[in-house]
Amino acid sequence: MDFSRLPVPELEDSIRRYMAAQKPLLGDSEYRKTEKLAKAFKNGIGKELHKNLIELDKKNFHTSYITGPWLDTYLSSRDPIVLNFNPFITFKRDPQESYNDQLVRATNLTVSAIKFLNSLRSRILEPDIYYVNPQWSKSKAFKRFLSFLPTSVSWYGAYFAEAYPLDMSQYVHLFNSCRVPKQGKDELFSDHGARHLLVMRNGHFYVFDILDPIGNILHPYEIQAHLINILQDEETVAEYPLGYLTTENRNTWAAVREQLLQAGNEESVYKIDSAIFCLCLDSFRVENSSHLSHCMLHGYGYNRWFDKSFSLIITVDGSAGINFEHSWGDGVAVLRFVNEVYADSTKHPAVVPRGTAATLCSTNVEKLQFHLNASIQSAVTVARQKFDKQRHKMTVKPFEFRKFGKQYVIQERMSPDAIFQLACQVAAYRQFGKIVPTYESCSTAGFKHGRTETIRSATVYTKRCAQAFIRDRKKYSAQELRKLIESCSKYHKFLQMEAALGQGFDRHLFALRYLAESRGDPVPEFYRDPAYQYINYNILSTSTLSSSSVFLGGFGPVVPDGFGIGYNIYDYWLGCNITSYMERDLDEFLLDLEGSLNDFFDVFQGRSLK
Ligand code: BUJ
Repeated sequence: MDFSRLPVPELEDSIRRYMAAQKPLLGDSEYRKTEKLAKAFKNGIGKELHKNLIELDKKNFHTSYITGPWLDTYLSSRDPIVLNFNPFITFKRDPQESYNDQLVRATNLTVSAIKFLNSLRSRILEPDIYYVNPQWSKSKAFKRFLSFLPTSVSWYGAYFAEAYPLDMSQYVHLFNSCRVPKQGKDELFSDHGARHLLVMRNGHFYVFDILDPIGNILHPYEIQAHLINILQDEETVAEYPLGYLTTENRNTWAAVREQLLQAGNEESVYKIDSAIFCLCLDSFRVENSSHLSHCMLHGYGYNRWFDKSFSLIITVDGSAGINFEHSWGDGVAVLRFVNEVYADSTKHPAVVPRGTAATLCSTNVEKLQFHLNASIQSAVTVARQKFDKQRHKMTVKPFEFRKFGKQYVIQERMSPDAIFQLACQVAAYRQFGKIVPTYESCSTAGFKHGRTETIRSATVYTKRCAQAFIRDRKKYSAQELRKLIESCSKYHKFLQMEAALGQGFDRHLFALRYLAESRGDPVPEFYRDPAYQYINYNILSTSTLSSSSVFLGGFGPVVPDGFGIGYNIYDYWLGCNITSYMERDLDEFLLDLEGSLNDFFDVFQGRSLK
C-alpha cells in the first residue's frame, strides 16, 4: 500500500491556526502580546527552523516528520506510565453468557489474539480501512473510483469518500514487545522470535510456549489446560510482586531493573520482555462499570506489567479488556486488534464451556523465579505504597445520555462529535466560568507513519455559544441558540478535517521546538510565552472511538486538575467515561454536561431555555 506522506504545514498556516485557537483563551492584551511573539517567531527563528524541518523531512522519506520526535517524547517522559499514559479499552461481554467463564474467555480471546498475530506475520491482514460511511465506501463503485486515482492521491480520494486505508506500521510493536526503563529515556524492545505467552496471576509470573517452532498455535484445549494449571496454582499474592515496579517513576524503575539483572534475574526478565503478550488473570469479580474502569486502567498493581505493549486482562466474571503502553502506537491500531479479536472469539470460539481441557495434562508451564535482595524488596514496597496512594486518588465515572445520539444529530444536519465537544465546552464554562484549554485526539494514520494531531475544540464559536447558554441565558431565542450551535458544529467539522489531513498546528509547532532543542539551541521566546504553556495545559483531554465490540474505555487526566474524557456517540444515545483526581469537581462536571445536553435537546426541539 502506497501512503501519502504526512505534510509539514506551512508556517504561516500553523501560526494563523495557533492564534485562532488562542483567541477564546486569552484576554485582549494577552492576545496582543502572544500575537507579537508569534509574528516575531514566524519571521525570525521559526522561519529558519521550519526550513530545516522541511529539509530533514525530505531526507527521511521512509517516515513522517513527527514519528521520531513523538516517540522520543513518550520515551523521555519520566512520569509513571500507569494513570499518566496507558489507556484501556474493554470488550463487550460475549453474547453467549456461558462463554464469559474466566477460563473459557481467556482461552478464546488468547487464541483469537494469536490468530491475529499469525495473520500479521503471514501478511494476510487487509490494510486497515477506516470507513466513515460504510455503505458507500465498501461498494464496488467506490473501489472503482479509487482505482482511477494515482496512488499518491488515492488517500485524499478515500478521505473525501469518507474511507481511507490506515498505516499499519505500528503493528510491529504489538506483539513480543515491551518498553524497557532506562535512565533519561526508555527503549522499545521486541523479539519476534519468542514463542511464549506471559500469564500473571496473583502477582506470580508464568510462561509457556503457545507457538511451535514453525509458528503453529497450540491446540486450544492444550492452552486451556495450561491456564487451568496456572489458575490452580497459589492462591496467595506474591510476597514482593515485581509488577509494582512498572508503576514507578521511570528513572527509579530503571535503577531497580539494573539491580534485578545484576542479582541474576536476566533470564526471567527477558522472558517477560519478549513474551508475545501478557495475559492477566485477575482473582476478583467486577462489581460495576466504575470498578471495571479502575481494574482496566490501573488495577491493584500487583497483577500487571504496564511496560508490555499490551496486556489482556480477564476477571473472574469474564470481564475482559486491554491496557496498552502508548509510546509504540495509538488507539486506531489497538482498536482494530480489539475489534478483530472480539469478532473472532465470539463468532468462532476455539473452546466451548465444559470442553475437554481438564483431561489433558499440562507439564509445560514454567513459573518464573526471581532472586530478590533486600534493596529490590524495599523498592517493591516503596513502589507499592506510592502506587496505592495514587490510585486511591483517581475517580472514574461513566455517564450516559439517552435523549439523542448520532442519528438524531445527523438528522439535524450537525456533527455528532461537534455536539459532544460543545457540550463539554459549555459544561466547563459553567463550572470554571471561562473557556479552558481542550485537546481532542485525531488520528493521522491515513499517512505513512502518521500518529495523531490535536483538534482544538475550544473556539471563538464555542465561547460565544457557552456565553449565550450560561452567562446570557435569557437573552436568546431557541432559533438564535440553534444558529450558534450550528456555527460551532460547522467550524468543528472543519478543524476535524484539517487535523485528519495533517493540517493542525500542534504537531508542527512541537516539531519545530523539538528541532531547536535537539540542536542544543535555546528554546525560542515564542515557546516561553505563558500563553503557549497555558494552551498546552489541557484541562479537558478527550478522545473518542466508535466500535460495536467495545463496552468501555478511558485514560487518565493529563494535568492534576483536569479530566480525561473518553466518549462514544452511538446511534440513539451517547456515553462517556471520565477520569479525575477531584471527585467533587467530576460530579459537578457530569451534572453540567447533562445540563448542556438537555439544553441542546430543548433548542433542537424549538423550546426556549428554562
Ligand atoms: O492524542 C494522542 O496522541 C493519543 C491520545 C492521548 N490522550 C489519551 C491523552 C488523549 N490517546 C488516545 O486517544 C487513545 C485513547 C484510547 C481509549 C479511548 C477510549 C474511548 C472510549 C470510551 C467509550 C466510552 C463509552 C461510555 C459508555 C457509558
